[in-house]
Amino acid sequence: MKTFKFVVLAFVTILFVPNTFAQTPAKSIASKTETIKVSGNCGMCKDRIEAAAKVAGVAKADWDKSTKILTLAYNSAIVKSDDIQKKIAAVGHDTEKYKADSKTYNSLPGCCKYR
Ligand SMILES: [Cu+2]
Repeated sequence: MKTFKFVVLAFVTILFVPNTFAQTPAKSIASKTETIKVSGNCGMCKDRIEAAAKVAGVAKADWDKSTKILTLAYNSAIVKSDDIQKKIAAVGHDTEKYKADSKTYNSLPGCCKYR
């Protein structure tokens, strides 16, 4: 019976160990690329938006001053698009889904006022 248990255990191990390794590439599938419209004007806005967007799980945040498009690459298993957009709105920049509150917006430097 002991031998049988060992054989079963060994068999189960053989079955599951490769699966465990196979999950490593599966996690990288959670990597998502997304473009979001974010309001802003200048290079200072760019720095502020990108710094706010770079939360845990975000691999890339690149905002284009002329198109107002933020390109994000992030791990959707760690962070959601909404969470990133909330962070950006919290520093004064409107996103597609979240608006910066007027107090935060008013505290932006004059060159950054986009409304
Ligand atoms: Cu600015």
